Amino acid sequence: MADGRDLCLQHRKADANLAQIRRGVLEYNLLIGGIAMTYTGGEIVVKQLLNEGVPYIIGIPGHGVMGLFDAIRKEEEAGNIKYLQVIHEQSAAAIADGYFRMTGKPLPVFASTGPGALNFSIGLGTAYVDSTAFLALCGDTHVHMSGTGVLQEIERYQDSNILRSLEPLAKRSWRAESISQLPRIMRRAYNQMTTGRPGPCVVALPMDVQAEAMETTFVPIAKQRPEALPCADKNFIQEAVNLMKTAKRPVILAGGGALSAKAGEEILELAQKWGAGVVTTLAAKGAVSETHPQYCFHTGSKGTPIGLKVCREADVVLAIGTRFADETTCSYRKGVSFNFPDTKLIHIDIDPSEIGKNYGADIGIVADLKDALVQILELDPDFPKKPAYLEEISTLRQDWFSYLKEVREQKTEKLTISQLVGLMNETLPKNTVIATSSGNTQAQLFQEYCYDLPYCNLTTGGFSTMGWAVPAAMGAKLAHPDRPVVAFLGDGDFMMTMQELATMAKYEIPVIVLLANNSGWLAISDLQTGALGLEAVFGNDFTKGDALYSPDFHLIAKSFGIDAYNESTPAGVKKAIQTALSNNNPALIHVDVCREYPNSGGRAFGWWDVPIPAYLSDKRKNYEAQCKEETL
Ligand SMILES: Cc1ncc(C[n+]2csc(CCOP(=O)(O)OP(=O)(O)O)c2C)c(N)n1
Ligand SMILES: [Mg+2]
Repeated sequence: MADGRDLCLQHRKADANLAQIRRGVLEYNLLIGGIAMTYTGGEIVVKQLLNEGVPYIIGIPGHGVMGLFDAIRKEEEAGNIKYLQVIHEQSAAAIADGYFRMTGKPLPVFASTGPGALNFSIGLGTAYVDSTAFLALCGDTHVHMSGTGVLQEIERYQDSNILRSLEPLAKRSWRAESISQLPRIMRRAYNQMTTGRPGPCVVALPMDVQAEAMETTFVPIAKQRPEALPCADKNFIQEAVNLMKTAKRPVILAGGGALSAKAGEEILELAQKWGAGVVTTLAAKGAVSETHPQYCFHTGSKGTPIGLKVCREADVVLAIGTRFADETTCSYRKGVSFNFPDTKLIHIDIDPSEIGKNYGADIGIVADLKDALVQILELDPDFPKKPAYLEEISTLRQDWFSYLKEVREQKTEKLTISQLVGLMNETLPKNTVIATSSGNTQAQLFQEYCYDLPYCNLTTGGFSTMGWAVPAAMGAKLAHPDRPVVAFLGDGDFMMTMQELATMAKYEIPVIVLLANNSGWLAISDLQTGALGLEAVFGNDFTKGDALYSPDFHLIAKSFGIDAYNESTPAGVKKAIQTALSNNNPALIHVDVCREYPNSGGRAFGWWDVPIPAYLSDKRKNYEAQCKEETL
């Protein structure tokens, strides 16, 4: 079995192959002179994956994918691809998702028919909402047996149609009714995933189609993929610049699209020229260096006072690659996050459906984000200088750091998540990738961590999927074996996919799991307290009888065969992080954290539309008044 180092080599080899295939240098065995050869459906799928240069295929076999799995076996034995076993299909999807976020390359994952395929649903939903990609290959009932009710077929409402249940969760999906469709389906799937707005794709593979054979040739990917990106219309760019010139308090709002376009450098260059504050959404944290003096952190319900203020008081917002989701906009309540339409909005996105969806745009531009930014920069506009505004941003940044210092110096019985975030910020090397999924750890890392380098943050900004951080961190580590990778998460989150410690151990993937254990789903009980009142707190503590319940996480890590640390002091946590980094083994650092509200979580400086039950009449009245200010 390959260890972490082998995996790294495998990855480099596949990358080199891909580069050579693109340059047409490598006569890859499956491309030789375009000669037709006979392949089974399973082989066609795997050969096409090799054509795409994928280093790994991840999944769990079953009777529904015997043909595909055997083709994987042959290519693994030939040293062309590495198969990774996981313990749950959901984790295969999250590993691929983490890998895509770091590399922009969609990995294939596979599952058997029925339950195996349905286990992809959370991973697909996460990737689709967050605009990331992987290819889900699912076994399916034989074409000629559809409707008979073979093992794991759902046929009572409709003959085998696993796709239908996954369709709303994928950018595009196919069922190959015949082997002759397969080469084209595979090409189209990779085109869909790697062009425009990314999204995951699903291919359902009937069992007989995987096993049949036909003659085929493979097309080099350079010939099958549109390489040019959609350019922004020059007239619209000029109009945008004209409006930008009028701004006294400009803001660049970067969304998840800006992160995946890796547009950080262009954003900061433009911010400097324009004299703008830069704000990122939850999905975009890490799109730019957060130590830049014009960086204003975040707006939205879990935003920071500085991000909220500059967005609220902006006269022109240049929004790039954002959906204006409720978390970012404080549920569209006017004057909390934003002041549209009083504030002018220039909205650039690669997907036209996002423009004008939640806020009307004064100027809407459909384009590749980097191209649009480069075009603005190339015009080299002479923007008026804004020294007072930049001074104000500098003061607000200092205020924010002072607030964090105060919060972290608070004396509490147990360490708080804020303190853990502070300790991570002090201890982790600058190029560390940190993955979060949901709960207080996601919210507080978002709000309180300050990344020096861009492209270090991995989070399910749109779907906020518990159980995602551990496998996604593994995907990030496969993508960047040379960078430290930490999964920072709560106990509830961890227990959703903790079985993947087995995968970490087997393949020696040295991710550090930093577990903030508060014996419950405290993000939700904190929400109950904040929105409904202390007396409404219910059902989120993990208890057995009258006592709090928690498994022995230290023992769990040990039993899976990974390094384990149990820490309760700042010095202990720091030392454990340093030791885990230098040992470079898979490791779990368990920390019991403070459960007392409000120190259990972070502060919501913004607003979120959490409907209040009508019987809480006073709170409801206040809520309804606030709802009236929403501009939807
Ligand atoms: C799969 C999934 N189920 C439910 C939720 C709703 N949810 C959001 S945060 C949360 C609690 C998280 O608990 P934990 O991971 O222990 O973190 P904590 O907030 O306690 O620090 C829940 C249940 C979710 N985001 N994802
Ligand atoms: Mg918890």
